[in-house]
Amino acid sequence: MKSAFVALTGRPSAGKSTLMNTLCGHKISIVSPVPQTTRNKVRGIYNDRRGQLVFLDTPGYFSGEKKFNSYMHDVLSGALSEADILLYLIDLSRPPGQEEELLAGLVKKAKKPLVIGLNKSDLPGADAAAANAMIDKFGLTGEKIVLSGLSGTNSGLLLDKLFAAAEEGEPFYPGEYYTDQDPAFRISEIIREKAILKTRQEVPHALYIEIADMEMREEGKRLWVRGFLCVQRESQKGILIGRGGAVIKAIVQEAQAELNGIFPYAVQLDFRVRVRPKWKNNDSLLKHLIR
Ligand SMILES: Nc1nc2c(ncn2[C@@H]2O[C@H](COP(=O)(O)OP(=O)(O)OP(=O)(O)O)[C@@H](O)[C@H]2O)c(=O)[nH]1
Ligand SMILES: [Mg+2]
Repeated sequence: MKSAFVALTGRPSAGKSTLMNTLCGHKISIVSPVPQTTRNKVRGIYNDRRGQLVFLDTPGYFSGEKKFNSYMHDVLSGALSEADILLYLIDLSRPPGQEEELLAGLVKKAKKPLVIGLNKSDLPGADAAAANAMIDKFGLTGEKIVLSGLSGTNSGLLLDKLFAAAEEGEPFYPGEYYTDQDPAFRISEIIREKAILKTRQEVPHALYIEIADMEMREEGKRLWVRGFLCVQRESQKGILIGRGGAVIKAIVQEAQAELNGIFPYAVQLDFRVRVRPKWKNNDSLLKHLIR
């Protein structure tokens, strides 16, 4: 049997979470068109007769100076050093640019077995020439593979390459596990995804989810969860509530429907919107939220 930790890295929106979900066959990480959707190290577990691969989805590499970004960088660095294999995803639909080069430098410095995914190959503008030139410039020596995480192109081939790079070893998790996220995190993430998908501009970046209470009711048949969608400004709160509460209502309904398909009990959400102006500078909160 083989087993390995595989860290997924790439710029924001390169398609890391989508690919991990496709490979593992479950919705594990949340996905949206908004860059910096993933803020945590999210584990997705793939098992077959060859062994086990534990994928580490990470926040997209973003070269900003702010405190919030530095916490996400720490999550990424932790995953890169923890991993046995790196899976570096390059979005072929966007020119590489300076940020991609900074990340390529980090990948090179990690000195780990490397597989490079040339992703979003399904898009009409996908162009591998610029990505290949950058890979050569940095002397990245990993296996290269053209992918589409969205449509699953070459997923089987990618798994073959990852198992080829993996060492022999026992599985890290029992075979029936596909993630190790606790219910509170999973619930928060799914609410955050629905909120990101229903809002625009600055709201997704200003948002975090706070869970205040969780209580199992009706002899384990229903989990009641109370909490808050927290944003930085009154105007953002107004957007999230919507006219007559329509937006928050839709977010809660969609999140509940998805959660009911995940857990073996019903999930009942009681959520309101709150303003927390300076949360992105609050170290103890960031330490709890971004890990
Ligand atoms: N056409 C196409 N779109 C993709 C593909 N993979 C991801 N996307 C889209 O790209 C957007 C970003 O996808 P994510 O999987 O959230 O990207 P990510 O790298 O996890 O982004 P962050 O978490 O923000 O770093 C979403 O709108 C996806 O539907 C792909 O292979 N092809
Ligand atoms: Mg992501």
